Amino acid sequence: MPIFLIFLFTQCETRKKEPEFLMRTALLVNEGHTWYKAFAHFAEIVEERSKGRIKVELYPSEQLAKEIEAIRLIQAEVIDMTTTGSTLTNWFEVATFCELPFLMRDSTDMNRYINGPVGKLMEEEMIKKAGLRALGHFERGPRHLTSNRPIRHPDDLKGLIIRVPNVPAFVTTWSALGAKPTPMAFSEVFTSLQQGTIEAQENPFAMIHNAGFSEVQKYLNLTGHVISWVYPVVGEKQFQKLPPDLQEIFLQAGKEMQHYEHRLYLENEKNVQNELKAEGMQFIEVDKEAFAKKSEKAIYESLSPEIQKIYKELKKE
Ligand code: CS2
Repeated sequence: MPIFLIFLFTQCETRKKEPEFLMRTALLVNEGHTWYKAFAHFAEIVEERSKGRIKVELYPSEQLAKEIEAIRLIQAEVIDMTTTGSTLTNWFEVATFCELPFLMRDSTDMNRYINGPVGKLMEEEMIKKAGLRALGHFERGPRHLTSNRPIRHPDDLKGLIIRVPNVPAFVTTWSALGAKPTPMAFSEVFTSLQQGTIEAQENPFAMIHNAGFSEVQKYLNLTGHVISWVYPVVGEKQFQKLPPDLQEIFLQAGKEMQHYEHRLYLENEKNVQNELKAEGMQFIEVDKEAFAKKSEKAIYESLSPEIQKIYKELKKE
């Protein structure tokens, strides 16, 4: 074979095939977080099993879009995937149960909700009202309050400017507790704490650590006010455009991503508190009961009658 033909042949062989389906994924967290690592695992599986027909591109730290914007961009088919949960309350109310303060007690409750009628309803509404398909779920640790003055009791919150996600129940809760909640995208929190435009924020240990909040917050007040989960999601329109064999690969990889993330999550939970302490955060025990008591009524009253009914049933279980 003439040498130039051999050259051409090897060039064609080595040139990477263009993927048929590009899945652009907006992530809230940075590369160190278990959600990012789980999506990287998902990307690998999907690319390998589809033989390069699907490519999943990951954009950490909300650099592609902030959570609310990411959902809108997925609906418009500009991007394709993200993680979301209670923020979906802006589209349908039952999503509030993903992250309703003082409702779930532990991971057992959480799994009962996710796998029971509430979770089923949520996944249906997600497709119908938000055009998103859940590919699994990621369990999270309890959310705690961080600040630069110790908070032991709701009375200590007076006037405290606290960042909350763009989720109505969080605004209701922290207003009832006496603080000044300010909804804000996650990627703006670090700088806002640094500049003092907000004084506090609340998130699970993993997120506090991942975002480096120990650099700008001294106290980790163990409020444990919410236990929650999020869904890794893909746009329903985008999913429906995949041929059946690729849809199957996608769904199977979604399940594997969930299990992979869960292992990483459990592993991370073992060390993360010590890491935060080593970074200088001071852990504060709080009067949890007082927090729940002071806000429960306002939370309940902010729900529609239909959601109140589900809430009462869940509380009874
Ligand atoms: C995050 C989010 O922004 C945050 O603080 O912890 O994951 C939040 O829980 C979401 O908005 C859920 O949809």
